[in-house]
Amino acid sequence: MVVATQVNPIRMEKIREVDIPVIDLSCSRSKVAKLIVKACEEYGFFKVINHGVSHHITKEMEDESFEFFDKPLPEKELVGSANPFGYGSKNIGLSGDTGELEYLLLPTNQNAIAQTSKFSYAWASLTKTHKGYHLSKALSIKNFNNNSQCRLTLWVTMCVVSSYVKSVRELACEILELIAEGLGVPHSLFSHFVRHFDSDSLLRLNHYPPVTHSFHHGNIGFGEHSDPQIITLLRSNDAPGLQISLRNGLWLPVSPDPHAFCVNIGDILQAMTNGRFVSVRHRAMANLLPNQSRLSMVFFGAPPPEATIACPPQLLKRNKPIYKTFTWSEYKSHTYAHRLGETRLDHFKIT
Ligand code: GA4
Repeated sequence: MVVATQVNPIRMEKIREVDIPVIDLSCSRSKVAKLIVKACEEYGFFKVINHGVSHHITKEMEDESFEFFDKPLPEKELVGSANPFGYGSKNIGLSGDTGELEYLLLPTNQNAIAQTSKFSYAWASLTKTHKGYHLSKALSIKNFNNNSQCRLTLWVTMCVVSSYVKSVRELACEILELIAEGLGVPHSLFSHFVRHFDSDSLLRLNHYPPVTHSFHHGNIGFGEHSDPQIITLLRSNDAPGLQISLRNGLWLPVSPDPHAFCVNIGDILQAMTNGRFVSVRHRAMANLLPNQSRLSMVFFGAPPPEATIACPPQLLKRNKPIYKTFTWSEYKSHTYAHRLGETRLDHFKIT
């Protein structure tokens, strides 16, 4: 049974944490496919356990992330500001949204990284990483001399990022394939977008520092929004903060579980299922724990820019399409031109 309480962000200890469905991926495939579809219809959010992403890779990723965020601000800023990729502190997006967090936003597709000069040093050694990064090779790259300490840190981080992204991308595709099976549509209908070489998938590392001062942004770490992409996989450490919006207007706190991934469907999957799945609004409260940082590592599985988004006939059944056909690039431009809390899909509704 789900019970949600009215949120009192200051007194987190009073909030009763209840959970979204937890799905064990080691159960039988057909059972899991049905459970995931049910969770997508009822909540738009669920957790997966026994997901196959190695704890070692995740831990390495978490350690690298903390190491980065622990650096002094001027060093972190050398990475370049998040426009769209890089380091951001307090500011979210380009339209004036703010929150009590700092973050690193990274592209995951090979072209995007190679073209982004500030990540090119990192990229040079990333193509085939497995933990096999070659320090000497990195140090011989000419421009590595500038801000070398910071770049080296970023580079090592990126090596770990690469392994992590590979594993989480695979999990995202596996879940999308289970969804397709549960819906009775072709196996790779959704996952082929994320597997595509030009997929616009992202990795976001969010760091919510412990309370050391009074908040400027109303105790909000990351404000209310829906995710624009196809699917989101979030892994956080043991600190609470994530909340999802229920239809009755209440916020449901999601209990943290470092061994699980919290999965939610994004706007694109809402459009492709003609509204059968809802891309649920969620937010992260600022970290209210005095001695612990909250770190979330979020993979956003997205289509390539030119991909056409439309509900396939098998899912329309006898219903009329709710949304116009659009490309991911069109959707993304619209998204980035608006505020975080906008209901972006409304703009693409057939009136
Ligand atoms: C929300 C989901 C992802 O974090 C993100 C965010 C992006 C950004 O931080 O630059 C956006 C936000 C997100 C949606 C509306 C726009 C764009 C900030 C913002 C105000 C990386 C994404 O893809 O969309």
